[in-house]
Amino acid sequence: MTGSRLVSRKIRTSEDAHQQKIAVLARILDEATLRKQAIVRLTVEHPSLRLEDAYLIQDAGIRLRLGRGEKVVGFKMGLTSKAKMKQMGVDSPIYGVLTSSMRVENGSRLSLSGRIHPKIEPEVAFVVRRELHGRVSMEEALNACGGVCAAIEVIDSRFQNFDFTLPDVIADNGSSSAFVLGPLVQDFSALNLGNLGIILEVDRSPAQSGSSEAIYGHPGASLAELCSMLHARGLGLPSGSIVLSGAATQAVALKPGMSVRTCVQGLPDALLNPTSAIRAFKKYF
Ligand code: 0L1
Ligand code: MG
Repeated sequence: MTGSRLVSRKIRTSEDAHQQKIAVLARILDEATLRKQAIVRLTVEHPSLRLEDAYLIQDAGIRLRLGRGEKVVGFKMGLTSKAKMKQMGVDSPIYGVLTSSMRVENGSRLSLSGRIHPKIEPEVAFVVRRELHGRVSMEEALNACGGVCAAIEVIDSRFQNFDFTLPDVIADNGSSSAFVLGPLVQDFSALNLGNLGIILEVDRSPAQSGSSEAIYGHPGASLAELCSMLHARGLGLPSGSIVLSGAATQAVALKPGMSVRTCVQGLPDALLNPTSAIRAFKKYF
């Protein structure tokens, strides 16, 4: 065998080994989700895991879900607040993929038996009406949206004690677990999306409060950043996508029996396991 053929065979073998490692790590995370058992973060055993590899593991994990009949319905942005970025020592957010099985109808009950250590976050979500490709301005991103709504994201890291590094949490699909969308407001032109009061209410009392400004400066900026991140990987944002733009406050541990509500100024509430159907946002704004 010539030297160059030997070299290309070695490269192929190491690429195969790399692909296998991606597949194995995706399966480990998938099994942790299915068995509801937290695992030690991947980077303990694989300290050199790169961000590109982490997104490949995320992709492979989503393919496992699709193989079980789930459909991709959108994306979530994570680590969008300055506080969270500082805590993680990073200066850019991450994204994860939302699938059909993660969606919980507004006002429904969510079974916690399928979760490890769930937490809730109040968010602002978009529904994209027109496919977005490439780097876009915030205005272009917002113009492509068919509506905005209040949302609740349930995160549930597959890692023990939510202890992870950036590659771990990307591989783990941004800790995604479930989400609830409030009623969609199609014409949001009158709302100042960059500075809406947001309250996460638990059992009818405010548990966290903040502003949509905490979401990457503006939820629309987070949406545009998602487009850039997808573009960097050769992807676009399909029409019909739901986008959770990021948390407006710290996450709160979700316990059985809790009634949860995200109140966003000017938008109807998103509710999870509610005890009453009153529109509480009127109480605050
Ligand atoms: O949605 C989020 O901002 C959370 C991203 C992942 C980090 C975490 O699990 O806290
Ligand atoms: Mg979130």
